[in-house]
This record gives sequence, C-alpha cells and structure tokens, in this order.
Amino acid sequence: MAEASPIQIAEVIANFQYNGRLVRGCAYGNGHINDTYLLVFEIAGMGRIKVILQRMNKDVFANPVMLMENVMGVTAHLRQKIIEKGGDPERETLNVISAYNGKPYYRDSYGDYWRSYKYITDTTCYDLVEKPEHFFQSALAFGNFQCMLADYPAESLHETIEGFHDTKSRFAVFKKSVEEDTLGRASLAKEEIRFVLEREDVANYFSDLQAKGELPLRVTHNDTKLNNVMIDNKTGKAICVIDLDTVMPGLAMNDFGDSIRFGASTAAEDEKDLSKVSCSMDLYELYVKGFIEGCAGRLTEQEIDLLPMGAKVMTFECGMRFLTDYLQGDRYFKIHREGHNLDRCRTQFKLVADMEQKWNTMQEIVQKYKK
Ligand code: ADP
Ligand code: GN1
Ligand code: MG
Repeated sequence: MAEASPIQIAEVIANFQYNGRLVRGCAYGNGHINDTYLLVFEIAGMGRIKVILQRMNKDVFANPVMLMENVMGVTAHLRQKIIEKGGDPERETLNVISAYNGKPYYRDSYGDYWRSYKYITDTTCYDLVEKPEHFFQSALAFGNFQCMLADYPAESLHETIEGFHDTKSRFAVFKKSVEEDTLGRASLAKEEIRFVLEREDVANYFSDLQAKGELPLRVTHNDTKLNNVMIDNKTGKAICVIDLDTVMPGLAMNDFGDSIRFGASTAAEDEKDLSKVSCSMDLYELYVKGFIEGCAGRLTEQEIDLLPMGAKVMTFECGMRFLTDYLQGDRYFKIHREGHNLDRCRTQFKLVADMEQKWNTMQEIVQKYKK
C-alpha cells in the first residue's frame, strides 16, 4: 500500500474523538502489516497524552469492519476478565478510541480504514529477547490470553484472513508461486525452494491430524511474536497482549510455536549473518514452562506433546510465507531493503534445521513440564 499523505492523515485525525492540541505525530513500531503512528496531544492543564493511530492493511484484511467487530468483542471480554481479577483494564488490554461517527474505525475519503487505541504507557515491546525473564513473562501472557478467551463464543469470530495457519494450503500456494515464477526470482532462491519442497510432511502435519478430528480448536491469538506483547518498564511483567487482528479459532501449538520462532531465536528475524541464528534451548525451555503455566491446566496431554511440532511448523510456515512473498514481488510483508523477505526466510529455515538437530532435547524439555 502506498504511504498515507499528510493531508489524508489530517483528515483521519480530525475524525477521531481526540481532545487537545496535536503536538507530535510520527510513524511508530516495527509491525510488518499495518501502518502505525504515534500521536501526542496536549490537553490544557492536564499535560500530554499519547495515542496509537493505525491504518489497517486492506490488502491483507479483506473486511476491516468485521475485523473491528472481532477486536471490540474480544477486548470487551478481556476487560471483564481483567476486572474480575482485580487488574487494570486500561493497561492490560487494548482500548479502542471511537471515531466521531460512533464507530470503532473511520473510513477516509480514499477508502482506507483507520482505528485508534489508547497508548499503553510505560511499556516496551522487544524485537529480540534482552532479558530472559521478559520471554518467560510473554509466555505467561500468551498462555493466559488463551485461557481468558477459553469461554469466548468462538462461532461469533469472523475469519479475518482465510486459512491463516492452514500450512497445507500455504504449501500449495508456495508451489504455485515457484511454478509461475512471474518475476524470475526462483533462480535466486534455489536452495531455499528445495528446503521447503523437501518438507511437505511438515506442512501437512497439523492439517492431517485436524482432518481426523484429533485436535481441539481454541480461540487463539495466531500472531504471538514477542513484539506483540507489551512489557512493563518498571516491573518487567508482560502486561498486555496486542495486535488482535488475527484472533480466531486455531491451535494452541501454533500460538506456542510462533513465539518460539521469533523469541527463542538468537538473532533478529532478518539477520543476514546466519551463523548468528539458532534456536536457544534455554529460551525454549523458559517459554515451555511459562506457556504451560499460563494455560493453567487447559492444554491436553496431546497438545503438550505436540508443542515442539508447533515450533517447527510455525517456523517453517513463516519462512515459506516470506519466500512466497519474495517470489510474488513483496506484496504482503513490508520490506525495508531489497531481498528483505529472502533474508527473512533464510533465518526461518536456519531455525527449522537447527530444531531438527535439537529435536530430542525439545521433546525432553516439554516432557519435563508435563504434569
Ligand atoms: P502490526 O500488525 O503492523 O504488527 P501492531 O498492532 O502490532 O501492528 O502495532 C505495531 C507496533 O505499534 C507494536 O509492535 C507496538 O510497538 C506499537 N503499539 C501498537 N499498539 C500499541 C498500544 N496500544 N500502545 C503502545 N504501543 C502500541
Ligand atoms: C506479521 O503483524 P505482525 O508484524 O505482528 C504477520 C505474522 C508473521 C509475522 C512475521 C497478519 O506479524 O503472521 O508471523 O509478521 N501478521 C499477519 O514477523 O500476517
Ligand atoms: Mg504486530
């Protein structure tokens, strides 16, 4: 999507229920999907207030109105749970700021959809684990998130992205993009393409079990990157899970796995020096412990046994998605340099290969925390 112009952004700001004088506005965060801005308002006599403004990616989310229905429903549910536990719903879940038309979004004159959240103060989200305790905290938070949504009416959720973690279908799309090779990039990624094609069984693993009706479908987050959880600057606790665009029925193992592929990696997702990339078993173990604890006894024995598979499948799927996007001309994930998606897929495949080496250890660790 082309960048929003200052005139477009001004129109949007004028249409949200903000108070005070705008003193600052800038692009914000490291998300790959939406355009995020931080706005600072000065309210006479009350000081400065920050808010988040986001343009939803309409190429990725076909129906932003339904998406916001999900967000409103899920945040209302979480708010109730947080209040019952004596928590602070202003900081522990996202809070939507309405537009003047009363809706939780604004459609601008260019046809783009925007939404706004209260800024969660005194927190940080990390792109790499700086302190292992943060990663443990994020595991508790994502486990707890699933737990709080265990009684959410799953049938009321819209599927915001069809087949989001249907790895089997994604494999088929990948194969097609290799065959079509519309940009002639396949010759630049021969090794990576071979890596994927050799692992069709990984792509099919959960789909096959699901087809047999063996896996429970839960309300899951589906995008459990470390930078989708806000860590309190003072206490170091993970206080709020954000980026609720993909909350949909899904598999517990995938929420676990997506966190591992990002947070247990010893390097950034787009690191070019692959010698720096591996899956840390210390971080993996911390996350296993935290996630099982956060899920508070809700995971079945089979789900716990399949956690390592979740890590492998999600890492493989994400690498395959980056590679597909590279082959199709970088239309989905935001890129900041040429070959960015190719670099990203390489780190994911390096992680998958490393997990294959460490497979027995990964299984043993999980068994250690199975009650
Ligand atoms: P994307 O889907 O593009 O990843 P996110 O919703 O994750 O978009 O937002 C991108 C970044 O913006 C986050 O990683 C975080 O740094 C910041 N952010 C989003 N919502 C808030 C919020 N309510 N308070 C503080 N920071 C936020
Ligand atoms: C995207 O939105 P963000 O940046 O938190 C993507 C995830 C990928 C991730 C890879 C809606 O997450 O599925 O795993 O990039 N989100 C969507 O970093 O596609
Ligand atoms: Mg995000």
